[in-house]
Amino acid sequence: MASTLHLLLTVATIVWGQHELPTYETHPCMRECVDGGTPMTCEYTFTLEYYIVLSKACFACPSNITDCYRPHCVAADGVRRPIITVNRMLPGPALHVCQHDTVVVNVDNRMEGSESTAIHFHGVFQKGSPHHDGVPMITQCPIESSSTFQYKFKADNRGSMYWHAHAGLQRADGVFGALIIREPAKGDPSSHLYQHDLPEHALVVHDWLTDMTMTRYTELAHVGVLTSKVTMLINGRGAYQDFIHPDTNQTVYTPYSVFRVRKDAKYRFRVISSSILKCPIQISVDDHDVTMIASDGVPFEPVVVSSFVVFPGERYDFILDADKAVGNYWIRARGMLDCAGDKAKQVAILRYDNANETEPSAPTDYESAVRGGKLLNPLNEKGSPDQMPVSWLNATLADPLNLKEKPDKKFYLAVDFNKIDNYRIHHELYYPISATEKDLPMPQANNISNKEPPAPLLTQYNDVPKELFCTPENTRNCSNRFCECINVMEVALDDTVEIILIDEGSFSSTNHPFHLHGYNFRVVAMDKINISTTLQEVMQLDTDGLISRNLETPVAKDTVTIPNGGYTVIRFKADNPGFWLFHCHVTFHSLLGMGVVIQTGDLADMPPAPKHFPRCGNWRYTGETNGDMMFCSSGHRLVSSWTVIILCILIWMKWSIHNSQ
Ligand SMILES: *[C@@H]1O[C@H](CO)[C@@H](O)[C@H](O)[C@H]1NC(C)=O
Ligand SMILES: *[C@@H]1O[C@H](CO)[C@@H](O)[C@H](O)[C@H]1NC(C)=O
Ligand SMILES: *[C@@H]1O[C@H](CO)[C@@H](O)[C@H](O)[C@H]1NC(C)=O
Ligand SMILES: *[C@@H]1O[C@H](CO)[C@@H](O)[C@H](O)[C@H]1NC(C)=O
Ligand SMILES: *[C@@H]1O[C@H](CO)[C@@H](O)[C@H](O)[C@H]1NC(C)=O
Ligand SMILES: *[C@@H]1O[C@H](CO)[C@@H](O)[C@H](O)[C@H]1NC(C)=O
Ligand SMILES: *[C@@H]1O[C@H](CO)[C@@H](O)[C@H](O)[C@H]1NC(C)=O
Ligand SMILES: [Cu+2]
Repeated sequence: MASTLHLLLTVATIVWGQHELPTYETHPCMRECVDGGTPMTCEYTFTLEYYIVLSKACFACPSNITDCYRPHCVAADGVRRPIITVNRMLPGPALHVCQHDTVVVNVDNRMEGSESTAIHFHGVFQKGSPHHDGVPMITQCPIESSSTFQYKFKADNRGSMYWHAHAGLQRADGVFGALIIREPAKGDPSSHLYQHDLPEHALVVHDWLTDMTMTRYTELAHVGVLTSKVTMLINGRGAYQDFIHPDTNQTVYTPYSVFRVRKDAKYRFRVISSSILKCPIQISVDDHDVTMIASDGVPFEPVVVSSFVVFPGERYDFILDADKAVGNYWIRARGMLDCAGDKAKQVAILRYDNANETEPSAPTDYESAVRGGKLLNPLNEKGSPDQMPVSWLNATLADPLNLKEKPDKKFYLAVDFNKIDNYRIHHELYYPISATEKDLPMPQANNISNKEPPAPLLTQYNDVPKELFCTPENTRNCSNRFCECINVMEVALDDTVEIILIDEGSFSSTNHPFHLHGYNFRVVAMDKINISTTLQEVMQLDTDGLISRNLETPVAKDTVTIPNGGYTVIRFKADNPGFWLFHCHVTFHSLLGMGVVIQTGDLADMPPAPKHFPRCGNWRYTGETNGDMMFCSSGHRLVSSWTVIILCILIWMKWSIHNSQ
């Protein structure tokens, strides 16, 4: 009987469109995950649109708070600004599935204009399905506007994940949401520590701008003065902009997120940071300590702390013991670095059952979100009993360790801002870097800016001109001149790979959290050396045997901080063939090329593209004119622009004559 029901549910895949429901917590895939349960196919529709905070759908919000909860009403922090939404929700739909389910996401790109997109499932290994990793020009062609694309993958690795647009600045403007892959309680070594793991206790926190992110990006790159302000949201809500109530003349705000608990019960919370700026966030709950149990989907030995820091792209799961007096308590999020200037912070309400339901009014202040005591995952600090780096955590070894004593491949990756004249931003003649007051140091890895290929590496490798790849020749002098190329690091299938990440720390108040696609890695060492360091200094320490590695119980993560002026050493077994991006999760930094592509295996090792998989870039189809066309479209600075224009006209004439024959 039960198995028939399971079968029915499995066969009947259910599609929830934007008009049916404002929440996905009632999707049939949101169920208790039991040992030996039948996997389901969980289908969702994502409609991407340009939208706006406090649209018509919000009616009298926030004068009438009830209106703020209407379907399609994005109240955010009360600042009416254009956004991009999935199904007119912010965050977009939360996906709750069980391990081994098949997730199907039908993306419908209805962004006006010709903005293309792709959706990445952050933390999902995509083993055997690298084509569904959602990185434009690495794993697929961008999904053009008015087009659809279906993602389909097995949720094989469990934990708190999230999905987000991996194209342009769309993640920053609203295209993201939770993806929680649950496992049977038996598989979770911490399951005896809590009673409830509820979908409404997934908490997505992030910095949020008072304008479209493109405004800030272009101001940063081409002016050097910023006008937009940074605030913060928790599950798409918060108070920032004040309004005068027309009837009472009282100041009112858009509502906070509310997390409900019952006294004397223990709850699992899942915190996801989708920050886009250099904005590490300190999280704490007033009057409550929290028990940290997992990060990036993987459990570790529980540690009790007063607060923790979540870097962009990271996730932390904690247990909250509701053992205090019945009441309302602030859940606090405090932004640092880029977020500190505007004192960006936000709160949500932890509400015990039977507590006063009255909304607190005014926003809280920034300083009161500074929480002392024991902290996990500090920002740019050396480890100490009160500032515990993740490298001190002990994995519970629920996952195989797979680490060799000596790695097969070892890379040093020095990441930093470099004072290099980026000709994409400065003009050599009209406004060279030397003539501008506000230069823009380039976020780079090994002094190279990673370039987006003109065709996807995974599916159309041979359409990518060889000269665009980094080679020893074209990266010989990158300390002195701007180097931009496709930076591929090759490893063989099943290699044990070690990467020593170094943040040289030329600029003090910065941090680059690195995220690896296709895998998680073990954090085997981490240390802050000084205010700044150099690649050479860290290599010397390593040669002298002064970097000791924990190969017994290192935690597994997919996103990790590198202490500024220090290093983080990671290891993983490269058992997932494909092209995997490894990049800084600060949006502007990755957009400017702070990352590399890790190629695991030869092309022959990689799964073939699914049948009829979309192709792109085939304006190069004319064969003999390939090289010329590429040259024209990328318009190199080496030749004066007139020469380029004349050359291109000649090539175009030749090409059109050739085609008309
Ligand atoms: C607020 O809006 C709701 C519907 O969203 C409505 O039922 C209610 O009457 C409104 N309250 C006031 C005071 O206007
Ligand atoms: C609200 O303020 C306006 C202007 O200050 C005033 O004219 C009006 O009487 C006030 N209304 C109420 C209900 O207090
Ligand atoms: C609830 O809080 C409001 C505002 O703080 C207060 O006026 C009210 O008396 C409280 N109600 C109860 C039952 O405590
Ligand atoms: C990890 O294990 C080691 C060795 O048992 C222990 O000394 C250390 O305190 C543990 N770390 C944490 C954070 O529990
Ligand atoms: C990058 O270039 C800077 C000079 O611009 C140099 O000091 C630094 O050592 C270089 N770093 C690496 C990793 O080559
Ligand atoms: C490196 O670049 C600098 C600055 O552009 C230039 O002066 C120097 O000749 C270059 N060196 C080599 C070996 O190309
Ligand atoms: C740390 O850096 C400072 C400033 O660069 C330097 O004076 C000091 O000697 C360094 N300390 C160590 C331990 O290397
Ligand atoms: Cu960065």
